[in-house]
Amino acid sequence: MKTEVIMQQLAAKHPGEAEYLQAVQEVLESIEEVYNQHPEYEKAKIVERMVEPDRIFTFRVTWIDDQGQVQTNLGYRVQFNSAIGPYKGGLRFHKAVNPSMLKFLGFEQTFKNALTTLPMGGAKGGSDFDPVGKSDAEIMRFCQAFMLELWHNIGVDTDVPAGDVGVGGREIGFLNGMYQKLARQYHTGVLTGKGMTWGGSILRPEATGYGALYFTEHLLHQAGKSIVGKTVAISGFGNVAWGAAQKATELGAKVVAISGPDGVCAIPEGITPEMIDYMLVMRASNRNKVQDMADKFPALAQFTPGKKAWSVPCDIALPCAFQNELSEDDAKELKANGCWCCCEVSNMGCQPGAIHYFQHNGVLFAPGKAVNAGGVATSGLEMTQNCEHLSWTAQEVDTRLHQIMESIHEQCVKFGTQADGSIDYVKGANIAGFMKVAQAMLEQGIV
Ligand code: 2IT
Repeated sequence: MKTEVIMQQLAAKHPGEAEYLQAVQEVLESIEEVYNQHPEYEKAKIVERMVEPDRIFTFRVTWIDDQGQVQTNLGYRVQFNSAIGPYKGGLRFHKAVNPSMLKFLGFEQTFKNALTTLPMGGAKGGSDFDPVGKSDAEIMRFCQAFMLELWHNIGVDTDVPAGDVGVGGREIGFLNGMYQKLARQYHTGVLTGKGMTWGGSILRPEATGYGALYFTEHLLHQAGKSIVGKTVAISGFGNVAWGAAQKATELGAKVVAISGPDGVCAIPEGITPEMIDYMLVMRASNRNKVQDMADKFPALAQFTPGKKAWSVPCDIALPCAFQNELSEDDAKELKANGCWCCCEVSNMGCQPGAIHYFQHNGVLFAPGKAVNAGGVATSGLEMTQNCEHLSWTAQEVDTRLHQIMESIHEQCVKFGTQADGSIDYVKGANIAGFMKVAQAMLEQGIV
């Protein structure tokens, strides 16, 4: 297998699908050497099969807005790979959603889910529906119309969607309500990220952020460092940023920045519990403006329009928002301001140039598919509880989340330790995830 050759073929087949090609390139580069030591993989054309989704559903979603106008969006579900279990992955509602974005996310999800140690295949879905400025009633009507198409293709043992950008507990509620109505199936396990009274797992809302900080602690420990007293810059203010801010603060770090599409809030004294709670209000408002934090807490947060979180000096950078949100220039600015660690929490949050810069300039770096896997892992734990018809305690879920993040860190160390003793977490995560899926595909024949 030669990465260059496969990428050329893929780019010719899927022109213009930039994010998808970027995600595949990153994985193939890391696994090429290991792959080529396995002629049986080459013979079964594992890579050629693994880079294409099993299938994609595309559908029209039509709904009526509060003005009585008919609105039409596109909906998708990309079922990427089921070699190790039923399809599993979130739904993203964002105006920029397109097949390339969902293919990149589904591809990443496949390896991430493999890393969790749980039996889940990879999928992703969503719509170009833009939640910004929408009322609750509009969100509900959209979710219902979306499920009207999707319900045929999902199920507790086939494909289990969850949230992602633009889809949280509220949206999962509307989607689940409509699913039950249409399918006449009342098993609680067809979606994850549910509310606590209808099958949700305690700690699932916090899990992506909490898991990211547990991973960060392991990474720092491995490097002989500690998180206590360190300054942390976080991008975004959604569900993931909220959990990360909470856990970072609890572990003794100081969160000095959060950001949004409109700019950044610097928080020199560190984020407070009241501010963390207010992040939930900001998300529920659908305004998508981080300036609201500075308006609410003028003595604590200073808003600068048009700037990213990476302009605020910090020890540790945690991208928690969107793909490619941290460029090579941002990486240089971070380093110049004293940053020495970046744990990517968003999926593919860092551009390739930024990762390359971090890795060659002494900045510890770990990729999203390892760092953020606590979210989907806790979805897996939610599925288990649903199948048992039981709810575990917070302590039980948190203990398992801890164990899973520790195991992911161990896998990265096992497959990513270099000749000079340093750890390449990108390589480690990609090789560990790939080997598991590849072996599962090989043993199940040419299908
Ligand atoms: O990117 C992700 O891992 C998610 N959005 C969570 C997926 C899930 O099924 O919980």
